[in-house]
Amino acid sequence: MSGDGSPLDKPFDCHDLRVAVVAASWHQTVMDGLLAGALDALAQHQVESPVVIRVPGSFELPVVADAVARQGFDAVIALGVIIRGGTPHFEFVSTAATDGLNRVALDHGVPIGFGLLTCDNEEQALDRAGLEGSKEDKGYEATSAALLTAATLRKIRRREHLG
Ligand code: DLZ
Repeated sequence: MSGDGSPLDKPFDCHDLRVAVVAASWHQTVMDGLLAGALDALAQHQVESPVVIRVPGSFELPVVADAVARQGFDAVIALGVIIRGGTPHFEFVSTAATDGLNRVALDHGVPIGFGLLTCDNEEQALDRAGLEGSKEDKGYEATSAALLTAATLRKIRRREHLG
């Protein structure tokens, strides 16, 4: 999968959305980039006072995202970096985090910004981290996707999309 087909999103007014960012702590440099990209996207979309919660690793993202989603937030942004090692651990943590986050979104009807990088090596992760010299900014991208989805869900719930 590549980022080549990613839609460009013009920031729009989200000042009335409550948003939380849940961010893992492994691979600090990459995480710093992802978090900065997410906060930049929130600022550009005029989200006020986003809550930022740190967790140890990506495996812990779903349980904390679930607790946050129960508190009435309009969107949760999940950020993490998992780098493949020599054991099956990569698959276990990646699958648990991905499936868990998807379950949270569907169980609560709250969009989760999927800012979880699953990479073969650190170079790939740095390329997607929105740092100087990176090719992509997955923190920004995941956040703007979640905001757009939250706005769409709000319209559907107000029946604005349904006629
Ligand atoms: C244990 C582990 C390993 C090996 N690698 C990563 C990683 O690349 N990225 C990440 O976010 N977390 C990693 N972890 C930690 C697990 O996500 C989790 O925090 C621990 O297994 C404790 O539950």
